[in-house]
Amino acid sequence: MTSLESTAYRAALAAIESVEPRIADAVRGELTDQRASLKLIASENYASPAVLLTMGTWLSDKYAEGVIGRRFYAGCRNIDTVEAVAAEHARELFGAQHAYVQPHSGIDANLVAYWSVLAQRVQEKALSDAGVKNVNDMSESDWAQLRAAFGSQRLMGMSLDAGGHLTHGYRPNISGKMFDQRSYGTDPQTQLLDYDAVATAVREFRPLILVAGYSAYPRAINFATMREIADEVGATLMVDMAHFAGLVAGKVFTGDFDPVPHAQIVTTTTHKSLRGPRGGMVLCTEELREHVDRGCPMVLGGPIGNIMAAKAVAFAEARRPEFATYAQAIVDNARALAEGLLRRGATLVTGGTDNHLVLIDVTSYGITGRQAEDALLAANIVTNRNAVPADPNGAWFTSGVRVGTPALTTRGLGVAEMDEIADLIHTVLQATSPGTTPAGAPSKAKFVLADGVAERVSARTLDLLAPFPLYPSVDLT
Ligand code: DSN
Repeated sequence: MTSLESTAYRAALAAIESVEPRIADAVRGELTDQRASLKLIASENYASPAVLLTMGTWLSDKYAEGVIGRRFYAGCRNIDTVEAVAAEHARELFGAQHAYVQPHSGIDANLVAYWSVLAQRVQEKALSDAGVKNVNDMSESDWAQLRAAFGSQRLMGMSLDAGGHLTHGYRPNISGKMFDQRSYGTDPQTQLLDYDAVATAVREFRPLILVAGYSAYPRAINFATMREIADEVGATLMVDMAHFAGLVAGKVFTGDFDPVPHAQIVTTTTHKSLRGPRGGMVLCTEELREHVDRGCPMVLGGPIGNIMAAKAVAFAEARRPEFATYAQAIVDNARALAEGLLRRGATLVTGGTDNHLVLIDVTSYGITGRQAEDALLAANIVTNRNAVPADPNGAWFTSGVRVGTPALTTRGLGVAEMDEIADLIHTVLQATSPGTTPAGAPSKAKFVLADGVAERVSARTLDLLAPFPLYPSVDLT
């Protein structure tokens, strides 16, 4: 019998086909590619058909700048419902005082957070020493003075090569330009966060915002300790949990390792380990709420109703008990993958993992991250290159490959399959060597993969994936 999902997607594709067949082909092609490849990109996942279908609705057609009940457009009652339900699920899921579900991405969420902290501090300062009783009484010149003072505010986040994100103050990113920034790294020997060293750096620099969180650090962070460090200098602790939000939602990271009770403001994406639609979100304390809620139109374009609806569906899924089982399986799988790689002689940044990702230092294979990424792709293994601490090859070529388990765990693969995956990765990396430039010099990009390896490993990946069909309820034939 044809499933409801198959009927829905066949109808959708027929509608697309009648207008632009190349797009219908790309949609079909993406499903074929995703079904056939071993997806180990740590920031990707497979959203449920319910989440995907919610995105394809007419909620997309509505403008709704502003917040619930206070919009700049008429006729927003259904978008109000959508936003309220998504925010309610988010608050319940994470135990947050306030949830702002409008950001379109993690970068947007971080910009809203930075703006909100600055705005709150400006307001606080205005109330205490700008000689006004209410922020609304501030004159243009009061604001100008405060803006000038805050233009030199300081931000401190984890350095990119230690696993931090571009938006945590990386110089070329807007966050590195809008703040006077400095970063903290990891211990040169252990590659782990050294909280005493972070505290010393924070005491010296005295940032306004201390950012914790990462996109390539394979360990849990003690947010209670980070809050103590921030409090000592009066900094606001902001946590970017984009990568590990699913592990927080699934109660793998609890107590000191759950950012929500410790940070004043927490940002996330919704599509990584949380398994929702592509998007962002900000969670915060009541104190920051009024500023965060001004995210649109201060920082963001109009909220995207169909995406907020899909967030609500994904959060409802994440509140089910089976999501906790899923979150634990992500971590169990990452650990098994790390152990499998270590047993085969690979070098891992920090020597292992506590979360959903493993960062392989490919220097010991004599290749760059770029060569490793391309060689793995040739063998049907999709990963991404990533800098390692003090990377000699910089942020473009890199010396690392980041692999993560959220997507394959959704697909149903478990610990036994992770050992086979470790073997596939090691087999490819061992068989890869640097190529040469057209002038005959050693290349950091070109690679040579020993004959037959790509074919043999590709065949093994297909065998491995066969018992775990992706979107089994969707048949487009
Ligand atoms: N693109 C995300 C990642 O891969 O980690 C972060 O921006």
